[in-house]
Amino acid sequence: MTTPALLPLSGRRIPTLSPGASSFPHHRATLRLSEKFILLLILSAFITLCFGAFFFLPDNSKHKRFDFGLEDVLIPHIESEKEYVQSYKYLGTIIDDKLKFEANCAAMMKHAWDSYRQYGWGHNELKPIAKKGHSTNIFGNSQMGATIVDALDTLYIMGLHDEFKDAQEWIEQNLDFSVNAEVSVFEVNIRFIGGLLAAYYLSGQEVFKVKAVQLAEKLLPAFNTPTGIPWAMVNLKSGVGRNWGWASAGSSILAEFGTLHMEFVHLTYLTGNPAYYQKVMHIRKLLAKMDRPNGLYPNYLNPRTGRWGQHHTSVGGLGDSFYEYLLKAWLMSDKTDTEARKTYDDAIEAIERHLIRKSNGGLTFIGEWKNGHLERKMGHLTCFAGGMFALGADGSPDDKAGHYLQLGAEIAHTCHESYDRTVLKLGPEAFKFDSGLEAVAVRQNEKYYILRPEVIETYWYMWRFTHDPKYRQWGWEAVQAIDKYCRVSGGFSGVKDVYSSNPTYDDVQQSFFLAETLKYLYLLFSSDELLPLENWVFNTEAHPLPVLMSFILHSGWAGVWFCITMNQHLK
Ligand code: DMJ
Repeated sequence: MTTPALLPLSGRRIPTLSPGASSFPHHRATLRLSEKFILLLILSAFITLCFGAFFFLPDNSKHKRFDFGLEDVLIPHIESEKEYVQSYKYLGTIIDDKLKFEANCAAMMKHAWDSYRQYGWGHNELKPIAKKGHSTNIFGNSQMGATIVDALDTLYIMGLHDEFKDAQEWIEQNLDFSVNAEVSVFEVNIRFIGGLLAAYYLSGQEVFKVKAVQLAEKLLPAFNTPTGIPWAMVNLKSGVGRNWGWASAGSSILAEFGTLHMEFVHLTYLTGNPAYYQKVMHIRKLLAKMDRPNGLYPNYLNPRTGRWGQHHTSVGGLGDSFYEYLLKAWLMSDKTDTEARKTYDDAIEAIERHLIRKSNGGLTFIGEWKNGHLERKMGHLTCFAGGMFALGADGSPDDKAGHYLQLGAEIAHTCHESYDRTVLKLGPEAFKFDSGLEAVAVRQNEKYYILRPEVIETYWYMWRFTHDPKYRQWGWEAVQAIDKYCRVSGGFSGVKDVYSSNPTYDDVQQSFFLAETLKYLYLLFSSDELLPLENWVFNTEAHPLPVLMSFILHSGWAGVWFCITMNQHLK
């Protein structure tokens, strides 16, 4: 098998910095004073660079990803035998079964993928009961193969080579963004741009980068608003943008315009075009200037007036990944973007003060803040925050690392309870902590499970930071429940009521099931060496992107050129 270069430099716009023949005519044996000066300048720049690299380059052993090829990524790296024995003994299984867990997740992925391949190929998603293609309004009326793009890196990581090649071929031949479709800027960014960039970084295949950049160009008109806060939706053909009618009088949504940073910074890095970086930094600057009621960020912001909409704050839907991307901007910059870290710390401090409570039964939950009132309800989406707190523990102010790791563990526990208190052992969409109720859904329309990843995401982060075997146990419970209740002959389907022993299906196989849920499960049972968190930061759709500052340093002139470009355009 060939080992693809992870980061081929061909195609990058790297300026030619070495003097060419024309600068040094052959008919003269000696150099002019000015030429000597230029030569000296280049030489001293080179020495400075080498000197800087010597001191600032991180420990090479941490950056295995730049050396490993396909095979290294794909062979499951087993942790120390002792740890392995411990965590799997906890599951009550024998050591001979040690590849069973990874294999099980990969087999689920294969069933999901094969079903989509057979019945929904090229459509955005799959209806596994009706056995046909499916789409929702976030993709407009397009047929852009969302599942193919979202699943790329999971296929790659799990070693499903043929499927990956098949997906790449479809993308090369069919993925076209010149379509008259009004799509969600946020969803297209996290699923398509994030998915394509991760596939590019993992496989080194240029096509993924090219497509990501083509798509990003199509999203840029969404930023043409009086404030620069992008519209929620944009027509890929006409470039006309607008907002959802239901969003606080035509507001833009915090979790949408606040979840572009990671992908856009990578786009600037890869293309040298500062526009992407400028767009997201403009959003950050604008938010920094605004007053925040009780230190909290409301979910809605009007892109015409620059004023907040309703004073609702959430760590679940409408708010969630805004906070996640502040932390990840810092991590992705190799912890140099301290402005992002400070903004994250301040936001979390206010959230802890106003939104996080303990129930009578001792369960820590994160409620929703609505005009000064705390609604004691937590969404499945909010459960990702356990992982976020754990990920942000290291580097937290006042040496509160232990506190945040503990908070992450408490949220993981609460979310596990929300699964455990159901008949199907799958979590409801939202659950209450009110009138004697603890971690259970009350309203019929909150009892569904649509193959969401957030709880498993938190188990995985908690496992990585603590190696407490209970997280693998909980993950294994989820694997079994999904396989038992959501698996159908045509793929995997969401269920409408997790409290019913005879649930009906919603007949949708969400693309994030392949991008996130199955990936996090697989990683939960793999070694920490597979996509180490010091080197990779996962976007909100679980697409891994490399840490950038160390990455820049490893990229020689491309990195230097990036820094120069940044400085010229941003300072
Ligand atoms: C995913 O598309 C992303 O995780 C997003 O941030 C919100 N949640 C869905 C899956 O539940």
